[in-house]
Amino acid sequence: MAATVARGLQKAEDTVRAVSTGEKKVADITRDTVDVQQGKFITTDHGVRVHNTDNWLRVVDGKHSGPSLLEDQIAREKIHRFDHERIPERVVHARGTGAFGNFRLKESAADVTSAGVLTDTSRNTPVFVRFSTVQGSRGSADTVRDVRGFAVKFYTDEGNWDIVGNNIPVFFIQDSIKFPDFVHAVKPEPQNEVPQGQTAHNNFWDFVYLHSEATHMFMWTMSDRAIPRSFRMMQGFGVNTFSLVNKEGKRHFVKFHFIPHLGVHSLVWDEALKLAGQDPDFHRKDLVEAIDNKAYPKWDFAIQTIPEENQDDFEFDILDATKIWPEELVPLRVIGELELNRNVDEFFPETEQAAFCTSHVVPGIDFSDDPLLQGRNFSYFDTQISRLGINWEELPINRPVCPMMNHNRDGAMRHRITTGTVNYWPNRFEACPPTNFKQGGKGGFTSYPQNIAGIKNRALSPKFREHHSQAQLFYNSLSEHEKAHVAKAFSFELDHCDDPIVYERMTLRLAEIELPLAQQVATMVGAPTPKKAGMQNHGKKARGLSQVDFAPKNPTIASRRIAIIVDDGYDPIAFAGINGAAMVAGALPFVIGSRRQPIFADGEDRSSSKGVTPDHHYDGMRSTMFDATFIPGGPHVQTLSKNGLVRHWIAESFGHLKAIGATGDAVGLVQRVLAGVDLQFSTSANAGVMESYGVVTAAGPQKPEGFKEAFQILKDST
Ligand code: HDD
Repeated sequence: MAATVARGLQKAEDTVRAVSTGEKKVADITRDTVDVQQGKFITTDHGVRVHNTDNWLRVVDGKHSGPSLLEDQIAREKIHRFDHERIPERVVHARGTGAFGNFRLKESAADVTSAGVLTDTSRNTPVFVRFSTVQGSRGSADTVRDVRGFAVKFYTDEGNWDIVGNNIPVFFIQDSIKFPDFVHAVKPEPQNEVPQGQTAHNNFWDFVYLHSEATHMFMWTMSDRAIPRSFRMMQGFGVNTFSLVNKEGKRHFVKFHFIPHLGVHSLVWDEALKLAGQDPDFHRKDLVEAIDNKAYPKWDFAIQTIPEENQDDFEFDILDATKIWPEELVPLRVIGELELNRNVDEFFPETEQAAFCTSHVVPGIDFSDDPLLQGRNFSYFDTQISRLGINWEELPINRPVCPMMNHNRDGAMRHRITTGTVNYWPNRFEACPPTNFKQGGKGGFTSYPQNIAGIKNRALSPKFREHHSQAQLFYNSLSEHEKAHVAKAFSFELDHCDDPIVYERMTLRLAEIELPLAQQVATMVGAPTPKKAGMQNHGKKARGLSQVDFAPKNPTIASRRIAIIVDDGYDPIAFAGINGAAMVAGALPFVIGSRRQPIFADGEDRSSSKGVTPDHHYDGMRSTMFDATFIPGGPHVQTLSKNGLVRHWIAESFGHLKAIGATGDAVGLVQRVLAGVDLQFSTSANAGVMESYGVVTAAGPQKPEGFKEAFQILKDST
């Protein structure tokens, strides 16, 4: 039974904890938080108690309901409010979810920045993080193949700092002026608004072929990175190059990284496809479930820095967002830790209205001339105006926790009431001055005094023209199974393109990365097989590109979902053993029965016992929703053996490389279902582990530890 904590209690506990650890943002939003259960009566928005909200005021004659009266201001208010509930969804990244947490700095980066959030190790900076997909609309499925957004708002003592990043370290385009074209091409096609939540269509592949700068990025999106198992198991990257400026005024270029403690894990494609229909909220629910169960996701926060004078020391331009800075050239320095530990109370005001801006930096952090970043710095503020209105920064989720005061005024939906008789600077009272006033002020944001000279032109520097080297580097660095997944992903995507020019050209582009990959894909999608490489692969590899490089420091099954399949007559000892072991390890065991009414163990007396009430029944769930499955032995196996859903469950779990555990009679069931697969089972009484398959069976009911071990092996190997 899943250890889901009652949300109300969890919240109260979290709030106390949050305030005591100095999470100012929780205290801040609490000012605007009300509890519907404390409401004595419904009132109108103007505060008048409502007598009846079920019937519109109308003329009745005892026999017929006559016309409804326009006079009914209560009904009109209700309908008005409903009619205007929706706001424009985000033009990209519409589908997402968020949570609160903390950022703790572990090592001061004072050598490179003066930013308090990156130098003061005594601070506990509140954060709000929103994860998202890019292409689909607000109601689209979570598990589609797509880039994931990873946007972090740090509520620092010097103002809000937003890292509006992704789970992939590079981007499709180099210059922000291309963004509308790119988004039009990736979004559903204009003539029929198809497809939803997919890049598997002509226009996307047409666009990326015609922009060879997208080559590196689409290699990432065709890899397992684009189908994460969980938001908690993906990296985050600031992507763009920013600057850090220290107290002495020295500038370093910087890239920001978040590295998940749980490791980087993905679904397999078949799982992702099925989950999109079976549980479109899979990632949303996963995050809420983990936080509710106190399995707080954590990421190391790292920086890569390059002193300004070394800007030109690399083969690539360090301001090009289609390039990584390989770790071998620029090491990662872990300086902090991000933890998410509080779910939102209400989705709309806290997550839908959350608004991020790359232009939101704090003193000590500055921009670079990265041509993608420069355009982003305009675009985000602009889009918030159309989504939320000019006063969007007054909304509880967006406002800073440090003092905020200026002479900006008015505009739609202004909430703040500022007293005083002046709203301009300078003023005779010297009220609310900028920090340069009388040269005395400290702590204001000053731009890095960069020396610039040049000729106005619509162009990029020559190094921006090289587009293949890192695409090859990425592909070369993948493990064999990851490479196989890339080939399958291309084969799927290009199979959905019906214009031959699109898939034929794309196989030629792939021949510029790796000829065998191009040949494999051409065969599958029906393009002529390329005979020779369009470009020689340089054969180089780098660390940190394959997911395999991110094995968790402390492997854990905490928060992993385990299905325990039972029917009447299951072995209670094996059942209790695995259930207990899973709970102790922090995993989430779910009992999946033939029905949700009580199920009885072998020998259990139905008249005196309550049995076990399953969390779900077989038909309500699918194996895709769980990380592992356990089937205890016992006479129930006879019934399970005849059940197509159960047999499919076992075969499907196996096909998705998931751990399957079985004891006693259930061992035979698993063997029979998997009989078509050439496997050597170990069925020793002490639970033999099939390392390469994650199938663990024990002839007797004892030793659930082997199952646990196999379970750990499982996800590390996917
Ligand atoms: Fe963007 C949203 C990430 C390039 C314009 N973007 C948005 C979000 C993320 C990113 C995570 C969702 C934020 C949230 O959760 O509310 N975008 C990126 C990354 C990029 C990138 C990592 C490349 C480095 N974006 C990019 C460019 C432009 C935009 C080049 C425009 C010139 N992005 C937007 C936007 C969005 C947005 C239209 C839609 C909703 C929003 O901003 O708040 O302004």
